[in-house]
Amino acid sequence: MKIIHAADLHLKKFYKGRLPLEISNKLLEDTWRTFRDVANFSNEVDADIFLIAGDLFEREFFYLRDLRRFLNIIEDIKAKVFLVFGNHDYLSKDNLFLKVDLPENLYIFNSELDFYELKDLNTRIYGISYDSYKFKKDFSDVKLDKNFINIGLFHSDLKDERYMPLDEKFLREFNYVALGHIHKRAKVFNNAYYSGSLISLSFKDEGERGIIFLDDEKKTIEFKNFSRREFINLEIKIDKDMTFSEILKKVQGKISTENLYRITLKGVSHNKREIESFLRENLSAFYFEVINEITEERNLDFEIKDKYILDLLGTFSNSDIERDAREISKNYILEQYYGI
Ligand SMILES: [Mn+2]
Repeated sequence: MKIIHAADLHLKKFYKGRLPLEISNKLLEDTWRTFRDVANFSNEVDADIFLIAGDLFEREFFYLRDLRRFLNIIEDIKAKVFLVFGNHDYLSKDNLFLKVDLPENLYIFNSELDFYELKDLNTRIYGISYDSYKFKKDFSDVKLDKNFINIGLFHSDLKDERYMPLDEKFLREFNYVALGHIHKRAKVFNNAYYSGSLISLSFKDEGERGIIFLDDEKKTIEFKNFSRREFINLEIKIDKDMTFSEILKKVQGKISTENLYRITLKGVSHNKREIESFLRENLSAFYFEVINEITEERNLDFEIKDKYILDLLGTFSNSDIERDAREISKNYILEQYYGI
């Protein structure tokens, strides 16, 4: 038996984000293309079961044409597809999935714990969908029939009361638990995994993204990378003797064209603002943003020669508060009297 475990596609999430619309739209198309890639992979490896562990879409941005597009992909999948809804796509009466005819190979769990039995595989798939953006159930009395292979499909934070917490005892009932909600892939127990989000959705989602592929005959559970691009936080140290083109070269050398970068500039320089604008004009990347944390160099002894002012600054002690106060006073004096 072979299983695909995917989660957190958040279709159309990007319309809410801070990224420019043009970039958001490209990322959205990435999600669709990546999902199509996973569907193809599922057919290539001849998977039996395809699990989607919630937050497939964003309720406020998912329209009928998006649903059709999703179902077109599902129809091409040879495996039986199981879906639970999470906190972003919860199953209330207005959920679009309840308004259309669904492909025969798609099964959606409602908001009571239930199972679907695959007789030829001697397997039961358990799942439950949220019926609201907050959802909690008591599973403490659940006992499973161990004559079957039992698989759980859940959208859960495990601990957070708002997102269907699950305890270890319950999770241990299953042969495998496919979890969704946490965007970073993770192994919770030997039998319970988060696949992570299908693609990266923000600078909080660093690293590769994809699905988990479980092969029961080979006894393997492996993460498969389907990333088309990654979000990368980059820290660049500026040395004060560097020229603008040397800085540009240093940054450009760390950039590959398909990724998204948040570049934090560090170090000391006389040209804090010019460095930033030079980079903004000359750097090439799919997308980048700059956080400028360069310290502007000022030399107090060199700039201030007035004995009265030096005496005044000398009256601050070295405690944290007074050191800060001295910096503020010093900067004020430099600005007001020396025009720096
Ligand atoms: Mn979620």
